[in-house]
Amino acid sequence: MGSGSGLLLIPSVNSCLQGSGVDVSLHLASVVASYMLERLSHEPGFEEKMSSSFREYKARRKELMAQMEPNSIALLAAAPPRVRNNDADYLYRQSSDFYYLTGFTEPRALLALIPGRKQGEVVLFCQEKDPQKELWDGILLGPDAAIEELGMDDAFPINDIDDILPGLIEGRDRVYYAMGKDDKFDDQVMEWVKVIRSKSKLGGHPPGEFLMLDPLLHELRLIKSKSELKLMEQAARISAEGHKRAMAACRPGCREYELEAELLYAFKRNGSQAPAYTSIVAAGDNACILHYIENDAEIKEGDLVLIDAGCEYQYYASDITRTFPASGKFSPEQKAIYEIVLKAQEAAIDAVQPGAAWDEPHKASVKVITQGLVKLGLIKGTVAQAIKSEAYRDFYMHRVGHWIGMDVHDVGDYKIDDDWRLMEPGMVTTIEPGIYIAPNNRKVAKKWRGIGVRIEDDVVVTRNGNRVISKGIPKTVAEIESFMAEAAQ
Ligand SMILES: [Mn+2]
Repeated sequence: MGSGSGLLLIPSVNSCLQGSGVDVSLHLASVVASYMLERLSHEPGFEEKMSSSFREYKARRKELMAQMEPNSIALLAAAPPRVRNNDADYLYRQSSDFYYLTGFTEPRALLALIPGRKQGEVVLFCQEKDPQKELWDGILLGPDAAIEELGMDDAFPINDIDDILPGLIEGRDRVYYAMGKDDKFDDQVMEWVKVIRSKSKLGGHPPGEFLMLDPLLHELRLIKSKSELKLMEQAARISAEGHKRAMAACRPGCREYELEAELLYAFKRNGSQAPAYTSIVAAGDNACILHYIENDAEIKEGDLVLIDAGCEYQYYASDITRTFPASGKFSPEQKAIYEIVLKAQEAAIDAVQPGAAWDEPHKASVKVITQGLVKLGLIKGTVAQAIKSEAYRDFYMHRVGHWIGMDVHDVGDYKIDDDWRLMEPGMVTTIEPGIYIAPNNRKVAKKWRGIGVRIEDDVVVTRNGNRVISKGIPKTVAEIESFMAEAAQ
C-alpha cells in the first residue's frame, strides 16, 4: 500500500487529467476505488485481517485437495446472476461453496483445484479488467490481481475458459463438481469433456469418473473455525438488535411489515448486507403458518406476534425467533403455552453436547412439549403413549433445529449411514421448538386455538458443552413483559 493520506490522492490525479482528453469519470472510478482501499488499509487491524483470511482460504483449499482421490480435478463455479424481472437482477450473492474457498465475490468465475499439478494447483478463471464495464457495474479484480490478492497459482480470463479448461481436465482420471445442481453447469462440464473426447484419437485422455464434490467440501464447512464463529456472533448480535427494535416498536393496530421494517433497519444500519432469509412476522393465527411471509396483516390487541428473522453478515447467517404479546402482556393461555416451549428449548439446548447424537436435542424437546400438553389436557393419555403415537405432531410438526453457517439451513449430513451423527466442537445448530394450535383445531377448547409460539436461538457445540450466540434478546415471560412495558413509556 502507498503511504500518506488517501485524501490527497483525488486532487493530484484530477490535475493530471486536465487537458488529457481521456474519459475523466472513468479514471475517477478507479481512483476512488484505490482511494477507498488506501483508506481501509489505514484502519487498525486491516493488514492482519487481510492476511489471516487469505491464509484461511488457502488452508481450506489445501485441506480439500488433501482429501481428493489421486489424479483428480475439482471444478467450482461462482453463482450465476439471477434476473428478477426484465433487466433488473436480484442482489448478487456469491455461492457459499465458492466463497468458502476463495473469498471472491464476483460472478462469472470458476475455480479449478488440481492437486499435484506442477505448474500450479489452484487456478481461477474470472472476468478481465474492462474500464467500460467497470464504469457501469463496479471494479473488477481481473486475473492478474487475483493471483496476488486471492493467492491463486494461476488465473485466466473467463472468456478463454473453453480453450484452456479442457487442457486442465485432460489426463485427470476424476472430476469433482456439484453434479445435478445447475443444469447449465452440468452441460458445461460435459461440453468440456466432449472436447477432450473428440481428441482422444490423437491421444487425449478424458476422465472416467465423475464425483460429487459436496460431501468433502460440506464436511469441512460443517465445522466452524474461530474466525467463522466470530462472524456468526456478529450476525447474531445485529439480529438481536433488530428483534429488540421490533419488540419495542410493536403496538396493537400496527401492521406486521412495520415490525419487519424495524428488523431490516437494524440489519442494514449495522453493516449486514441482507437478511439471511425472508423474515417471518406473524401475528395471531398467522403464527400457526410455519413459513408465513406475507407480513401485511394488522396486529391486534391480544395477538401473539412471532418473529423469525436473522441477518447475514459477511456471508454468515443468523436465525432467531421470538414470540411476544402485541399488548405487552401474555394471556394465561398464551403464557401456559409459552412456558412449555421455553422449557423445551432449555432442555434441548442442554442436550447440545459434544459426543451427543444429533437427535438428542429433538428428543428432549418432544418430551417436554408432550409433558406440557398432556398436563394442560391438550393431549389425552399418558406422556409415554403420546410420545410413542407421536400425538405431539399435531402441535409440534417440525424438527428442533438445523445446522447454520454460511447458509441458514447449512450444509453437512445429519446422519452417517443410518445413524444420527454425533455432535462435535465447532458445529453450530439452531434450537427452535414450537407449539402451534391450529385456529380450526376442534379437538381442543376454543381458548387455545390460534396460539403459535416458537423460540429459536443459535447454539455452538463447544469442547465442554455449548454456547448460545444469539444473546441479549428478552426471552422469559418476565423479561419480555418488563422490556415491553419499558418500551411503551
Ligand atoms: Mn431456523
